[in-house]
Amino acid sequence: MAEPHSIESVHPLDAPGAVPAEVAARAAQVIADRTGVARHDIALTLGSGWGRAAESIGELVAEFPAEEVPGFSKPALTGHTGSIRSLRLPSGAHALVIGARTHFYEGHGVRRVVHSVRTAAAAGARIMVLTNGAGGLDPDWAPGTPVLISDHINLTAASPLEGATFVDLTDLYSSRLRALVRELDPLDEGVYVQFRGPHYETPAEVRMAGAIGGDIVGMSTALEAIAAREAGMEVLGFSLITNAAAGISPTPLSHAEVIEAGKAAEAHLAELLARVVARIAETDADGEPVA
Ligand code: 8IG
Repeated sequence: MAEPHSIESVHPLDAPGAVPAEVAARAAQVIADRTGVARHDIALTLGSGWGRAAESIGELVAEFPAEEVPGFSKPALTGHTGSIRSLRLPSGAHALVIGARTHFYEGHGVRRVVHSVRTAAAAGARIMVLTNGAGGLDPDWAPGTPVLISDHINLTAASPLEGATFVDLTDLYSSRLRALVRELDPLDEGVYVQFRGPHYETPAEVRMAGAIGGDIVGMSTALEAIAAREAGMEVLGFSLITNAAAGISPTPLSHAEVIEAGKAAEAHLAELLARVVARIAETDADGEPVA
């Protein structure tokens, strides 16, 4: 016979009367206790292909499974590592590296999707670096090409904001931070179109994404970026183009190939992200050192 639902089985974000910011504050307290770092300066979410970046950003202070932090769910997918790490950069700034992502397509609601971003903000981070693996519409983007996200189109028909919360999304993907990155590496930029997934697009949907101004197709980052902005963070977004979007290249998409392209690019991405984080840790939006 099935077990009756117990109190323990209710996810903290789904409990009656749960307030997402309060769950995030509790999560941030656990992170502060586990790391001994009262305040993190920068947070990064590492998507497919970006996992090794953490090794080169700084010195490891602490690492633990994300599911030990209130509100975090077990990883849904291999290739997505479910750990939280605290790193000390050469500058002395502290980076919180989130290797666990809950996707909208998992069907647990937007609160869980953006909980890591809210936790990062509650942990003190003023800058949120979001990375993902995605499909590319530009045929010049070979699998393994990293691109900067310049803006997004959210096709999920969902929002992480609850109630009449009108958040301005002009310059959501900080032009200040993008300019810093391009000084280090003249990456191409593109508009990220978030679909719900988990299926990849049809070629017709990819043509639509292009017609409405998109360059990149993915399943994660737009909702997280909105939550980051609501929390007052500056957002920097990168997509690793792991595959040509459906119909752009004549070959069908395969998840195995996507993972393979991510692995092949990992060393380069790790080096790029380490340089980017060191650079953006030098000064914040007010020209002050972030640490
Ligand atoms: I990796 O082609 C990866 N993620 N929506 N489309 C969408 N998400 C993706 C794709 C893709 N490749």
